[in-house]
Amino acid sequence: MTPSMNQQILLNSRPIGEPKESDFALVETPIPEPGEGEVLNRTIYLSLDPYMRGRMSERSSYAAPLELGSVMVGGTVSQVMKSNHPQFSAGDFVLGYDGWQAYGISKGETLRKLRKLDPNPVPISYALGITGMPGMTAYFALLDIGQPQAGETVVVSAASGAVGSVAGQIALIKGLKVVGIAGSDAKCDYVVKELGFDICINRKTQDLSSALKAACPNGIDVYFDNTAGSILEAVLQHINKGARIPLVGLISQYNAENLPPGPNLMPLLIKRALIKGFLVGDYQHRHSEFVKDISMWLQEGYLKYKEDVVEKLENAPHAFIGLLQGKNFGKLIVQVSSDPTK
Ligand code: NAP
Ligand code: FER
Repeated sequence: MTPSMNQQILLNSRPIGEPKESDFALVETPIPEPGEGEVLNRTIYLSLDPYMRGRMSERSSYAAPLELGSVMVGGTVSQVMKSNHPQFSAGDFVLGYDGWQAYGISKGETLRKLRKLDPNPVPISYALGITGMPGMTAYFALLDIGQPQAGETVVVSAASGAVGSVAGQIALIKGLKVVGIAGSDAKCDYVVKELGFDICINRKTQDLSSALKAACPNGIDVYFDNTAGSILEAVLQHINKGARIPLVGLISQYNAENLPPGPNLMPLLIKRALIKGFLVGDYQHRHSEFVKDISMWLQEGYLKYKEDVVEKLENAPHAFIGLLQGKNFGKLIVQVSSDPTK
């Protein structure tokens, strides 16, 4: 990268099925100047998240598609380089949404300070994961929609990931039996041995329905659904009367060109179960509740958190393609430049 130039990754073409490296384009552009009320940030960490696949396609969803040729969107942890906003000064660490680029311009209003005023002692990168959007998703989808009760059984898919790892650990704090589903033995070992889940099922090597039956002899009261598809189909065969299913993500179909035939939803009816869609953006007004609990649980050692850190912005497309294939192990972030807090 030429010093004094910005590096950006653009949406080059709309993926057909799995994204390819050629769907992204790396370009160098001059570092922009902040205007009135704006701040220039140097990206330290970029978050890579499954929802970005949806923004690359034309299919309409809860958010508008990205235009071809625009910078890929994404959450960022950055250091302020120049500020024309009264609330920010050069040197501040901020959480923003600058996307896949080495430098970004933000409107001050869209930034949140991470250090200086914020006494939170966790690494600044956690703001892209456990103390940020994925953690908040785990917290509200489980507690509000899942209504977990001590002694019940919860199943969590994508259990070692950014959302699932936090959802399962909060369920443990609340006194539930917690069964994870993950895509490798190494992930399952981590989920049980490090995170403390009771059991973890390898979705690639085990028959899901019989493994769930054995793991959940009292049936399933809450299914924290990160995937939909065949995992949901297997879980539905074992749900209890009054089960709750926060439908949080459908990663099994993010790369699908044609949607697979759906699962049999009849158990939802027979079991009077609730299945409810979830969008984390609906909970912004309750952000402080989440921060209070999650910071306390982190500080008291109740929660563990794993990051999968990829070096250099130019490696973001490869890492993102892998995220949709389950190759990440933990919350996937890109280290775009050095972290002065470490
Ligand atoms: P993550 O779990 O850290 O990474 C994605 C994981 O999904 C992969 O590692 C893989 O884990 C699993 N996966 C990938 N392809 C799959 C497939 N075909 N079938 C089943 N599992 C597959 O990602 P995350 O950020 O925590 O996101 C998890 C889910 O939450 C996603 O569906 C995301 O869209 C959703 N989400 C929703 C909201 C909301 O507001 N509704 C907010 C944040 C995230 P294994 O190989 O271990 O199974
Ligand atoms: C996701 C990340 C965020 C996702 C949804 C959101 C369904 C939330 C968006 C909103 O609140 O607007 O992976 O997948």
